[in-house]
Amino acid sequence: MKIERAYTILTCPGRNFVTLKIVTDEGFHGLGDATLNGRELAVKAYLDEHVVPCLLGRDPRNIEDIWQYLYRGAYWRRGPVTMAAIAAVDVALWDIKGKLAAMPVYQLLGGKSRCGAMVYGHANGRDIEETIDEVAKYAAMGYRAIRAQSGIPGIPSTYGVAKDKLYYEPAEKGLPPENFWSTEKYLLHVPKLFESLRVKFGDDVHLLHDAHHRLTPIEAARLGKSLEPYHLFWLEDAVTAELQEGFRIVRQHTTTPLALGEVFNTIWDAKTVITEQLIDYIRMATVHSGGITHLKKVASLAEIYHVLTGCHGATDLSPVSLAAALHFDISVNNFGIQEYMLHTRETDEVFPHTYSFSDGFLHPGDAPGLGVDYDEKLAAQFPYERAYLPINRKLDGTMFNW
Ligand code: CS2
Ligand code: MG
Repeated sequence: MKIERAYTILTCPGRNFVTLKIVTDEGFHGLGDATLNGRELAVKAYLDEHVVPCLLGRDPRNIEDIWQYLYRGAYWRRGPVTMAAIAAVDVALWDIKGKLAAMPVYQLLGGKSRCGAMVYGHANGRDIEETIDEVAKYAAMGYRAIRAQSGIPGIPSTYGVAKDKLYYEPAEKGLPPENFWSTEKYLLHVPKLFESLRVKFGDDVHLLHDAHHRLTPIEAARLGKSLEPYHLFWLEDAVTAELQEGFRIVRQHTTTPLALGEVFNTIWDAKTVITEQLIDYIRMATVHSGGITHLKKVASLAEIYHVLTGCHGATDLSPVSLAAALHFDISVNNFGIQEYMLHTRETDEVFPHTYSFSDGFLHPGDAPGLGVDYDEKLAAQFPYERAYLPINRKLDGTMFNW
């Protein structure tokens, strides 16, 4: 069997997605997500110009060898563009293998370890009152875990607090918008938010929070300590993690569970925080971390250090990525939780899929492969639109950590 054709498709049904389609000489095809928010065209060019020509004629069943060929063969290793491109190929090949075997991908990964993947939804409001109302909506929809973000008094706009509540989209059309930030105001506000949420909703619902890499280690330690009475499920991305050792300081001071890694691309990015047990959840997702093949290795390393998985699942990860995550989630032993943001109706129509939500859990379905299709005709109606994540400045104008 040979790879006969492979091509990328760019579409914007509300937001941009880059998808790789691989077609074999025996008529099977597979899909991979290659979307890198705000840098979509770079991954598309990497695939079109440098990867697709090397794939033609190869046996699509040799997933591990093709992964190593693309990773080692390039000489220039790692990085989000490279790893998103490799991920797209890898996930498309798992999709093909599932179709060849007439099995859902999770069967090829070892079968089910659980019936479904517990997910967390996204509640955010301009202030504490509005955030409470949003949490109530997710609780009423059956979510058992809810991430809560709130605007901060004295700061005009805060990343993670959406205008459109149910279909939260972090990127904005045009050039990057600018947000402002004050760590002092934030650190005073967040404990009040979680105190109010526990008073209102009690102890049973899992509550999560994302600090979006905004704190220094000692500030993160203070936040973690001040949130201990409200027993968060996790505090995410407390500190930017290029310097993984920084998490030693956070860990020494607080028992609030820590999640990290949505921007990591390879196992090397997570090696110190996993092997020194500095985090509790690893957030890497197939699309930005080299696909299912590489994420399985990350999960195996994490398993022996008591670290659970909690795959990134924001709206900039396409339904192909969400499906890949769900097959992975229900098969690995050390699954923790899966992030879930609803895609828009247009996106769901471009990517018809078998996964479904019920009672706080997502289920991947039992179709052969990933269980996601792609409506190319419909996709063509939504041309690419430039969009970026916002940048962040302190109140005095200084460019700030993101
Ligand atoms: C967020 C994302 O889902 C999350 O935890 O951090 O909204 C993230 O900022 C975007 O996916 C960036 O593209
Ligand atoms: Mg995050």
